[in-house]
Amino acid sequence: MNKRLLIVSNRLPLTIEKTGNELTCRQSSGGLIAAVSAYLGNDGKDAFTEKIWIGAPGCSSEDWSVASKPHQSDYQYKPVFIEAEQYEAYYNGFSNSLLWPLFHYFPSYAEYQPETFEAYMDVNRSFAEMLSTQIRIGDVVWIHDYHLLPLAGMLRKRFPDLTIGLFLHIPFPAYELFRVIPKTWQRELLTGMLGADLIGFHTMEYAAYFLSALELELKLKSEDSVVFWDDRHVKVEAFPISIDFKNFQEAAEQEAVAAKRQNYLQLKEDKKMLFSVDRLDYTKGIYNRIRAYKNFLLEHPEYMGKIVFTLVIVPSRDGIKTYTDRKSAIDEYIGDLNGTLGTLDWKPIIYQYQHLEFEDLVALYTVCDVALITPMRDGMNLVAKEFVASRTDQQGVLILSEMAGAAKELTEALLINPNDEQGIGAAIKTALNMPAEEQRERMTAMQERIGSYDVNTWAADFFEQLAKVKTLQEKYAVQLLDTFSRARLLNDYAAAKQRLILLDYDGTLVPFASEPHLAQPTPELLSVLEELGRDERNDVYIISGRDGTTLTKWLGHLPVGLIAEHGAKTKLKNAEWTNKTTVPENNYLLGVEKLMTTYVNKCPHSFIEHKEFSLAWHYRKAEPFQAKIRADELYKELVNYTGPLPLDVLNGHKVIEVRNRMINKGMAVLEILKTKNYDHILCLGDDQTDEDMFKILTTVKAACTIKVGDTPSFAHYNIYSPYQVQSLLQTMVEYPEVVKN
Ligand code: GDG
Repeated sequence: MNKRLLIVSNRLPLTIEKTGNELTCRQSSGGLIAAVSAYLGNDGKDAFTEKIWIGAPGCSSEDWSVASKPHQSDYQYKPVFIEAEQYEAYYNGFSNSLLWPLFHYFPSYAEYQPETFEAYMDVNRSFAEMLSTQIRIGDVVWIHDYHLLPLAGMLRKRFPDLTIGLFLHIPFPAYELFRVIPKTWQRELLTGMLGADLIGFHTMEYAAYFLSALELELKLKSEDSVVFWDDRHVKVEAFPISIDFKNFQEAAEQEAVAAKRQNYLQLKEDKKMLFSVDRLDYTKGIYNRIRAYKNFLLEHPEYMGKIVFTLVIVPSRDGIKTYTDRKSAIDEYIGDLNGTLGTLDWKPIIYQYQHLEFEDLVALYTVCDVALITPMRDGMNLVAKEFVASRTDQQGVLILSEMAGAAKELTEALLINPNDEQGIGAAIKTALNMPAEEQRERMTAMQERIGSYDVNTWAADFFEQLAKVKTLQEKYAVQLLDTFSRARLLNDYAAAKQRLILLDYDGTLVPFASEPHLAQPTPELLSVLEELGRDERNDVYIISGRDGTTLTKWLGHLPVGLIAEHGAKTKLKNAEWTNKTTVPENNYLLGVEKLMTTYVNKCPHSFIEHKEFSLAWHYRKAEPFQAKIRADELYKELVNYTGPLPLDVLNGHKVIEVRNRMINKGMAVLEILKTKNYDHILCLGDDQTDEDMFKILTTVKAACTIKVGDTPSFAHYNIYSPYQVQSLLQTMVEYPEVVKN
């Protein structure tokens, strides 16, 4: 099958440089490019028939047309040309002077300039324009990183069925940080991201922070890391990015690398070597690293002359002041350190400020004794993984910041806090004295872990999950109960001997009324329910969110079972009400009540409704402006409070309800299914709470589920209105007689 992959990232994976009239072109370095191109050169070769990489080329269209691009058989390049001034505001401005610092917990570096936000949105629109000319039916679009957060949403508007995956290469911050972004921008970012079908992060932590931003900002609740937005399911998941493990293992053994290694060994002599390589960035903790190294030397003068730190920094984002400032500070510090502690024949730090060839990189990974990787924050950090993969000798020690995503996997590294210079010094000492056997044990454990989840597994995992979301979305689509399906349903019902009929009340059996107490059953409805209930082969249940008293008053005389408060109370046919016994003693609700009471005091005319298994704070009678603010506050507090507890917070129309998570209509249906072996099950409902029943019944062969209304659902079918429900029930009552005749 012809399956195309469109990879979209801010920049194409190459750098075109102009010296005088000459144009040179090389593959760029950086984590995103390293990972994605490694995949495309490996398993990605056969997974897709065509691969197109779309991004800004970093040069004008004139230069692009004459520059000779590096030979590349794995994918094609499609440049997006952006006018220089706009690109500057989008890239150095919004992306790297707001999103980057904020998402890496440097809020004081963040700049909030409306014109850069405008440019950010405009550039994303240009990407959407360009993609629209490329996209064909069946394409998979894979968007990368923080520069393009709104793009998925823009594409979704034009291509409702398109398969879109989004992967964020940097951390997603805790809500307290994210919320400092102006509200309208926050919404554009979040809703834009939700245009994707699958949103991937490096760690569970980042995914959880994103879900909490959705919940607190957009009131979107997730279930099993899936949210429902704009009539689609969107999955949020962690995929720890990795490296081409095999390539690094093989490279370590290559002749070209061995020759370079020999050179470095000669330079190193009998000294111990620390090594690090990073892009120039304040998040990478380079400054802290060299200060910690200096302190280490001062505290352990016995290492003077016996150790060398090879520090490679790759130029990056030199158009931003925080970066150029940082570079000057580092240059100055290294100069001072080498000048004051070094001697004529020993430099404590060997410093290079330029890109390394791949062979040099691997040679240095394999020649050093210690890799010192100390970011203040890092989405993942591939350098740590590459160092581990390259050590085919199973020697060498990794010192790694616990603030890097990689620390979650590389637990056998010496983990340090990058702000703790003493701690870094102590780790250097431990590393330099670590016995060979311990180095081997730690290295082997880390190699096994990243060897089995390499960049191919990472990408395959991502595409597998993406396909799964698409299947879920297809299942959850509108499918009207047509004449043929209706006839089959009636035949199955007529033939069955043990039938279960589950009926929601409001919106399903009766239309919504202006006031809840006006939605009483009509005589026709009562009569059809009576007839259904009287048939010995039928177990009929009305299963509702209403309280037991109302249900008893309206339906208590019928030969049917009643389930109230979403499953908290049950009244079997001709029996009394019983409460659900598996519900844990609800002390948790006391804390909820306390919180709600403070809001009753703060918000005049709001009040608490005590149901038997839930509490609801109503604010429909309060002054609207104030009530809205209080409701937002209370909702956030309740979400925080109930986070670890078995409680759900529901944000309804002018009401916030907290109820026990163990209680929902799905659980109630499970209980009923345990009692008998039904050969026909019919379930009808109209709202979100009924989806719990539909979901449970998707795995039950004898079940037919029907959603009332024309919105997507887990139910097998949709029908339009309660009138059609009544007509269906009426035909069922009459149908067996027709068969008998
Ligand atoms: C972002 C996130 C996340 C670096 N210098 C040279 C060179 N490199 C290569 C390394 C490695 C890559 O660049 C750097 O990757 P990192 O992961 O360490 O860092 P970022 O560039 O900040 O990447 C990061 C990553 O995206 C992936 O999602 O892990 O957290 O910030 O592959 O080898 N390669 C060569 N010469 C160099 O001088 N040949």
